[in-house]
Amino acid sequence: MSYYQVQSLEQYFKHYNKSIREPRKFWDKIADENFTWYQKWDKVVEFDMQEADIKWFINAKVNITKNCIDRHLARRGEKTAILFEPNNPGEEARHISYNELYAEVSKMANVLRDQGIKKGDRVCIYLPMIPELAFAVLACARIGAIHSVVFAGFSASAVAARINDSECKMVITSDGGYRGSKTIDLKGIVDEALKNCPSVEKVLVVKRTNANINMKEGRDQWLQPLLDEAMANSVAEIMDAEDPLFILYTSGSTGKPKGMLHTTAGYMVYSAYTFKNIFAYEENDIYWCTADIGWITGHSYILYGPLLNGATTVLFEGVPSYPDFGRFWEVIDKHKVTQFYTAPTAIRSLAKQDWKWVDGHDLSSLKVIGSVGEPINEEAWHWYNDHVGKKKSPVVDTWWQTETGGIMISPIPFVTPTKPTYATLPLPGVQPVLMDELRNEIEGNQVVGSLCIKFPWPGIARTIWGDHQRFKDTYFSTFPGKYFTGDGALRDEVGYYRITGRVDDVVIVSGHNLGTAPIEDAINEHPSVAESAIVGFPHDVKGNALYGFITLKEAGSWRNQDNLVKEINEHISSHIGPIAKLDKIQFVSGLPKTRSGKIMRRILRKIAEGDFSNFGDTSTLLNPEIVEEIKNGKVE
Ligand code: 7RM
Repeated sequence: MSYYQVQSLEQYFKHYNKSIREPRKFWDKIADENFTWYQKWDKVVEFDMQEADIKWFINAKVNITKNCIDRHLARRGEKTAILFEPNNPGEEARHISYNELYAEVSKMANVLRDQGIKKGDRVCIYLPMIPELAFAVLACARIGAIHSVVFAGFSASAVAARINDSECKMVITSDGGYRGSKTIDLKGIVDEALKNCPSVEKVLVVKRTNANINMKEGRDQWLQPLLDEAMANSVAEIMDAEDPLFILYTSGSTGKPKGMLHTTAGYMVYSAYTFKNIFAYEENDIYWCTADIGWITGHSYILYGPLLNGATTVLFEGVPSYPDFGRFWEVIDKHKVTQFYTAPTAIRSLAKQDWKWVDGHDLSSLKVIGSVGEPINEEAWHWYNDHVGKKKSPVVDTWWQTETGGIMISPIPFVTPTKPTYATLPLPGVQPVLMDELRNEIEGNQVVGSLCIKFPWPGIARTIWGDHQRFKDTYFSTFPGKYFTGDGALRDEVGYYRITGRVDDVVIVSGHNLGTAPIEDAINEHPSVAESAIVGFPHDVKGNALYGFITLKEAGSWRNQDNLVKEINEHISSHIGPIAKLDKIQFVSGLPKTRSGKIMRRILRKIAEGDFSNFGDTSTLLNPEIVEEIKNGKVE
């Protein structure tokens, strides 16, 4: 495989420039050389950025599972495709070879067909991180059904809303799931959700915890007996390049979650190409991404990207803190993991623990370590680089979104020199630009602006399920002709990008535009502070003033909080300027967060404004109980 894998910075710039001069030729070659097609395309791309109408590889025919599985069988049949590491370290890991993966996915595909699922039908998958989750996703793709994976931590109402939005015909779930020391009653949650989901005809249930569950006559069936009867081979559905592959819900800033729709060929090409380059993947590597498959990172970088490259991908059922804070490092050591990809929120929480958890394990197998999900702060970056990467495995700080399908801006290991907190350079084929308030493109370096992408790439989402107008309004109307990411960024003196956060996280205080991220960074440098989130609230004189929500490393350790408030403000004053001082500081025991560690600022903004009426969609919140605490402790 070539994928235009670059080996040096010089080569990177050469490829990059070529990819911009002749994007069609660039993607044509990548798609042509690295995949199995039933039929190739008549045209590489067609697009109308005003109408948000984008198509790649026109009229090509393909099945992504043929590329993830079948084509590897001749050379890699016995190679481990999925390495399953269970929640409980006492339970044996499972090595699922490409041959076995073919059989399992085929059986599942045959069951789905038997149960009446056809090309284009939506199937909701609500499963813990177990091999059946991977089989179910791939089985849908095999028969052309559109999978909608819902994270197995979401509530019944969140599940119901997602099922109803895309009118799923079937739900695949389990009798329960393990997460650390807890079990989750997934089937009970599905039963509750389905009270209000008229489209669902059938529920297939995987056995995992042996919990005592209810099976509804005529609707629910255990999956295993059906699989036992099914044939272990299957014919893949021939899919058009632009046939839908999956829907994945992402929380919007207001209102209901957005069902991002990804299609077949473009997503396939993009997830494979980015995986290969960004993780410097080589044949015998053991690759591990700790995300959940219910998140885009899991779709692209646990399943599709690695399998398209014939890799061994670790599927981890557990959590970083169980049975103790050494679990990640123990698993790396145990399986000799070569690439490790996680989120800043996990890095920060592990960095807070005793050294002994890291140092007791041999991490020398690691070659590349990655970060995704939010800006990684300086302190966490260094901790990751020093203690996990041992300053020899480059940190790839990968910027991308559910909407982009795959990584857009990231160092290429051993090619792009890393720089703490910088996602660095766009991948060849990706054209980021920074825009000013007047909607002009900002040229040159050492500038800040709104991050847009000015030419389509194959992995871009094609629409929001059932609401193309919202797709257009959200991403293509603020800066006409361009895709607007919603993020702000700066470009440094050599052209490296640093993502500074969502642009709506800017507060205008006395006429000064203040980004909240740098203020948070300054606060986090205080030795007692664990995390912080700043929002604006209306102020008679300044227009807006700043309100800080702060968690401390050792809760309650500060007897004299007035002193701490003073110290924090003095620190902000000297690092950013007196204008950025906080009018109100509230110490809290936690911040409202999503699974991937993103702080839900919308909720904090409402609280700071004193509006407790409508927090919008909170279904993706990991810790809903914290909202009540914060409301009650609001500083007047
Ligand atoms: C993959 C994922 C997307 C938003 C995005 C950013 C933030 C993600 C980084 C980052 C700074 C990064 N998809 N974000 N990665 N910010 N540096 N490396 O996270 O749809 O769930 O979120 O996440 O704001 O727009 S997502």
